[in-house]
Amino acid sequence: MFTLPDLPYAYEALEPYIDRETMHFHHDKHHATYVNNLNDLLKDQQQFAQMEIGQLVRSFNKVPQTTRQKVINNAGGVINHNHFWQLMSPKDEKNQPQGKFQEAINSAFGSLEKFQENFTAKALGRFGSGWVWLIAKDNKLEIVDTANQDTPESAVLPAGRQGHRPLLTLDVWEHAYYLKYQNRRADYIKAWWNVVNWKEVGKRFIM
Ligand code: MN3
Repeated sequence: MFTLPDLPYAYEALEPYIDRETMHFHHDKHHATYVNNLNDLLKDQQQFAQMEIGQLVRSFNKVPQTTRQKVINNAGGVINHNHFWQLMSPKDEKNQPQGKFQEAINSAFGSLEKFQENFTAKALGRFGSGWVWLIAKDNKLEIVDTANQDTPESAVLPAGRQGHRPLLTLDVWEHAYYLKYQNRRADYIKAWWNVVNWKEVGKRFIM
């Protein structure tokens, strides 16, 4: 059975950038629903229900066709939000890219500012619901986006997009920002940069 992890900080910890009410709805309702739906879908398929979520996401091609798309949607919803909560933390000026990760950002994008510009452009350009990612493959950095709850770790993304390791991700579904920012996705993205947990991103890069 899959479980809903607690937030690694208080619901109000990311204010004023991400408000307490949004965090409650997003974690306690949206994320919880993906967990419940996934458990429900797999209740008669123990071989999948017993997997770690990451293992399940890499095994979508083995899930029976009849439920596969629903499992993809809900397992993606589970793992993507698991990443998202861990990759934020209360604003801290000292929490910045460092060491080898900082060097990799500079070499791939020119500077942190340039990286943030490119990532923001990708997030604004994502039509409808989805996610934007900084991924690493062979420690090469790349910005990609995915539709709905698709995840870069999935085994069923198009060739060349498989098995990528997510370092950073941003949820651009309207439920992630509508209560505070309504239709102003750009304002949400700008605010979100204040609460990126670079320490965690760097740890994922070195791993
Ligand atoms: Mn969400």
